Amino acid sequence: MVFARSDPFGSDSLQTVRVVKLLIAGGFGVGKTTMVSTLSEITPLRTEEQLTERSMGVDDLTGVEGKTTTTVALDFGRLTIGSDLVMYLFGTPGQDRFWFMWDELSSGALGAVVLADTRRLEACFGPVDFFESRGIPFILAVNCFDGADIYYEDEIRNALDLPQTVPVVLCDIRVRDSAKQVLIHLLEHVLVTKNLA
Ligand SMILES: Nc1nc2c(ncn2[C@@H]2O[C@H](COP(=O)(O)OP(=O)(O)OP(=O)(O)O)[C@@H](O)[C@H]2O)c(=O)[nH]1
Ligand SMILES: [Mg+2]
Repeated sequence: MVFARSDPFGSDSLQTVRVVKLLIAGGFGVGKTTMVSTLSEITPLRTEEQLTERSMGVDDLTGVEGKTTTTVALDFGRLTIGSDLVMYLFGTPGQDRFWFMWDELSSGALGAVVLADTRRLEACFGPVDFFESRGIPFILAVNCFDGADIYYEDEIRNALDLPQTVPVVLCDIRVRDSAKQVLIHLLEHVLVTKNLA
């Protein structure tokens, strides 16, 4: 998406602003909402609801036992890079029963981050299949939770049967610079995938 806006410094020339839509996706409780919040320069839109007792035994809370809410529709945040690139960040819901929204959410997306928690790596299979089957470029970002075992990139790639072309990065999405690096890796990957690099 490209918008033109007036030069704020008074010149009559129009400035071109590129707006790109990126998805922060992944399984239940991997840190998607946290990542959008960490990155967003505006107060992020969240659609959180309380986890009910009915969720117990359905959603795997391993490692995030203190989690009390879950995203039921989407997260939205905005990040401006330089004067001419604005990223709209859409976080997906993680629970299986909300996956029907992913198609709509991914419409027009330039690329996606699949967030992973190594304690529940199997939660990545669905998201990886989703983006592979739709031809949407994605990277795998391992959110290194405190106390979780650390694995080498190749171990994670093998466990998920990811092709070499899909970047795997380690991050702590609570830290802004780390979360930003993830987006930079994604943008680089999109450029390479679309032969624009
Ligand atoms: N220790 C630690 N806790 C984290 C990290 N990221 C998120 N959390 C916590 O883990 C829980 C899950 O974070 P969320 O951001 O809600 O995860 P989500 O992927 O949006 O979850 P759903 O929308 O329910 O799928 C929350 O309690 C966070 O405070 C992290 O990197 N390290
Ligand atoms: Mg969430």
